Amino acid sequence: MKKTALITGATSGIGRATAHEFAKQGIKLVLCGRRQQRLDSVQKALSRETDVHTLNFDVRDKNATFNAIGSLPDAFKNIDILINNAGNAHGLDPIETGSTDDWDAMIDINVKGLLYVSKVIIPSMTERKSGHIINIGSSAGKELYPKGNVYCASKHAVLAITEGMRIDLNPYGIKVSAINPGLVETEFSQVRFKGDSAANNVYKGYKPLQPEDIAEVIHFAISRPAHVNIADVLMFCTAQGSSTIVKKEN
Ligand code: NDP
Ligand code: 8X3
Repeated sequence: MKKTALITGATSGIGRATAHEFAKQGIKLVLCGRRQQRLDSVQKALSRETDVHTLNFDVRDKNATFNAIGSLPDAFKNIDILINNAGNAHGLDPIETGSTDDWDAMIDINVKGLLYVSKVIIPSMTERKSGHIINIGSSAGKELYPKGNVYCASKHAVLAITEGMRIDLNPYGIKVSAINPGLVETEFSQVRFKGDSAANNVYKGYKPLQPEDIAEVIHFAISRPAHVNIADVLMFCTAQGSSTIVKKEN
C-alpha cells in the first residue's frame, strides 16, 4: 500500500523539494503551509505523479493546526511519515538588542509549532505501532554562532525534542530522526533579514547546499529497511567547515 507523508512548510525550500522527491516515489502527500497560491501550484505540479491534499494553517495557531489536520479525509488521515520542516529564523542580532517579536516568532514556529503538529499526528502512529517522524533541525542546533542566540536555541530544542520523541515512542516502534543542514539556498535568508539586501550575500562566493540535496537525504532516511533508523544527520556543503567557517571565493 502507498505510504502517506505530511510535510509542513511545503510551499518553499526544503519542504517543497521533499514534496517533489516523495512524489517521484509515489508517496501520497499532505502538503502544508500558509501561502495558498503556492500550495495550489505545488499540488498542480505533483498531482500527475501522486495523490496530493493541501492544508493551509499557521503552525503557531494551536487550534488551527489541530482543526486542519483533524479535518483530513479518510484517504489521507493515516500519516506514515511526518516531516516537521516549517520554520525559519527572524533577525540576526546580538542578544542585548534582539527583538522580542523575533524571539516569539522563532520559539512559536520552530518549537511550539513542531510540537502542535506532532501532538495531532502521534496518536494515529502509536495506535498503529508504526510511523516515522523526521524533524528538520539545523547545524545551529549543534553549534552556536554570533547573533544566532534564539534561533540556535530553537534548533537545540528541536534536537532535544527529537531525542525525547525517540525515547518515548520507542515502545511503539516509531522511528524518529533529525536531519540537520548547514547553509541551504532557500527563502530562509529573505525571511531572516526581512527582505533586506543582507540576504543577497549569504549564498554568494561558494556553492551552498540546495534544497534537493536535503530532500534526497530525507528520502534515504525514510526508505531504509524496517530495522534501520537514521537517527541524526549533519549536512554541510563542501565549502562549509562549521557555522562560522565558510570558504568563499573573492
Ligand atoms: P523557506 O523559508 O524556504 O521555507 C520555510 C517554510 O516554512 C515555508 O514553506 C513556509 O511556508 C513554512 N512556514 C514558515 N512559517 C510558518 C508558519 N508560521 N506556519 C506554517 N508554515 C510556516 O526555508 P527553508 O526551506 O530553508 O526552511 C525549512 C526548514 O529548514 C526550517 O525549519 C529551517 O529552520 C531549516 N533549516 C534551513 C537551513 C537553511 O540554511 N535554509 C539550514 C538548516 C535548517 P508559508 O510561508 O507558506 O507558511
Ligand atoms: C540555518 C543554517 O547557519 O543560517 O539553520 O543557522 S544557519
